[in-house]
Amino acid sequence: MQFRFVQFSIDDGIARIIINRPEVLNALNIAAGDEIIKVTHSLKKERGVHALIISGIGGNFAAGADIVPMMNASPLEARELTFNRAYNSIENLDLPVIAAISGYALGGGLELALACDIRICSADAKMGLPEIKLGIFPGAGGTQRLPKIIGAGRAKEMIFTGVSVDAKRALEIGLVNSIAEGDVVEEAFRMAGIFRSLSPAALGAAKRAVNFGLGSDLQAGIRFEEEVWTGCFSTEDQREGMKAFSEKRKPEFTGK
Ligand code: CO8
Repeated sequence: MQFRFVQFSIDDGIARIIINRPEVLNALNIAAGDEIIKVTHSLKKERGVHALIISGIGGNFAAGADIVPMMNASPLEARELTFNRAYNSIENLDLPVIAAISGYALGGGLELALACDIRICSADAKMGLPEIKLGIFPGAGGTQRLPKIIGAGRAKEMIFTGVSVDAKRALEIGLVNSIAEGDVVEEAFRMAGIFRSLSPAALGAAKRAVNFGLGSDLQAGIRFEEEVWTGCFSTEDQREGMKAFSEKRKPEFTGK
């Protein structure tokens, strides 16, 4: 599948999106958002994909949404510019999504990473929500997802000041899961390799349960977990995983 602003590939069960607008530090435009939606639609039809890794070309993740088309937008036009459909489609994918962050991940760029399940960054990464300095505030899920990831106080500090954090601080506050010692994409592939050996059905179910709980009260979350968990016992993967345990061998999961 060929796109203009993102590169998409699937290799050996691992899918990749590479944001591809290096001339503007991968600032995301509407077309890039639409391409991300097309990718997620096609991934939903794929079998045998164990993880998706999102990164940027040329040493940066993404320096935000493209400011130029926003400059003279009316409220109605601004609504058209939103990336929510694209980012929701990433969040709702039934497989682990890893953001491999190098260089700048700002504004709508960081908000894309927030819609991923796991964030790994390189030592040179700079992450922030500078929208407040432009007279707006984060509008692609940032005010909703960031507090759930790093807590309300720290999220408000980042959103209200617009000040970016470096890799070390991002790790301290739980914005990223880890700082890669070497190449961040290689580190993401290492983690994706772990997912490759696990049950795609169980991973998808676990993701649905966690995501549901993030948007609901505890008891509703517990009930949802129970439904999804008991559903695991209708899968071949559950039978295979437990049979392999009793036979003291590695399971061979199919995602069925
Ligand atoms: N939009 C458009 N162009 C950009 C952006 C951007 N977000 N970021 C960088 N560029 C362009 C620059 O204009 C420049 O272009 P040119 O070479 O033609 O002058 C080129 O990329 C290289 O950038 P710089 O020369 O500025 O590089 P520096 O290394 O000096 O600075 C920075 C790097 C600090 C990242 C700087 O480019 C910067 O501050 N960029 C803007 C960061 C920002 O404010 N991001 C938030 C944007 S708003 C947003 O994301 C809203 C999200 C919510 C969307 C909801 C739907 C509307």
